[in-house]
Amino acid sequence: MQLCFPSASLELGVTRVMGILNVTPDSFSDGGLYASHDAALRRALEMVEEGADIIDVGGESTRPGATPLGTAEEIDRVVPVIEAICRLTSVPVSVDTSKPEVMRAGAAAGASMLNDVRALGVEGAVEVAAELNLPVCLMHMQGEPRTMQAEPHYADVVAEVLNYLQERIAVCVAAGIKTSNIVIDPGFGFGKTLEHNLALFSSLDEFVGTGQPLLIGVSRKSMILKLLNDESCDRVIGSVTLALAAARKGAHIVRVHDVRQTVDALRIEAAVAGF
Ligand code: 8Y4
Repeated sequence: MQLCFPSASLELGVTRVMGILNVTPDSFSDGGLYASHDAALRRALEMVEEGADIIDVGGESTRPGATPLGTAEEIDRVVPVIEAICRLTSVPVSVDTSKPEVMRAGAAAGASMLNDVRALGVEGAVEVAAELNLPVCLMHMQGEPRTMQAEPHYADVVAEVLNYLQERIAVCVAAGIKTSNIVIDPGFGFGKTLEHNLALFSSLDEFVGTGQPLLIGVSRKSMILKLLNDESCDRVIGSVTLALAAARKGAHIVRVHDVRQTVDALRIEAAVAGF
């Protein structure tokens, strides 16, 4: 199994690391957008040194309770950073967005992949993704970021998330997106309680069974605090442990903040796997 980017392909026989790059203006300093771009580029280059296989660049916060961002603002945040990363490295960049205009602008700036927490559900997104002909990650979310953690409800979370992703795959394929370009993601923490997240985690084999590459994002999420019953715990150990557990269950890509630690853990795991 592999992902074909416009200028390279990524073998998914070992678990790959997608490094998270948030481009959100720092509310504590007033350095403006340039300072945010500069800090983001430096972190991107650091993640490349640390062994990231993909850099995921996002401008819209999708944390629980976050409010939406305008299209022009989102483009102003992510495009200069994508351009700079692509000018300075050959690592594939994904653009974390739900807006078709941002997908187009990101691809024009050099992005090789789309990462959409709304699974191309925004009007026009499926058509733009088909036209761009890039790998795309379809993620499941119940509700919208502002309210999704209010009272998530499922009769059967695993079946419902799998069905949703299968339906989105069908819509994408009908619009001309190649099956080989579709990555799926159950969307940990997106309209899910701890129990929902645990049920999904223990059923990752069913997602692997779809035959599509599986991306997992659990890095620093509240699931870790809840499992440790400690609001002030160091989230890195929990994040690396979950990334490793996901890899053992067959995840192809893990989306993480702590690239160096995750890459180290996965390398050690790969060296002893099968012994
Ligand atoms: C601390 C820091 C606590 C960050 C929570 C968070 C996913 C994703 C996000 C994911 C895919 C996040 C954009 C949420 N999560 N994309 N995006 N999968 N494909 N929260 O799980 O990192 S943002």
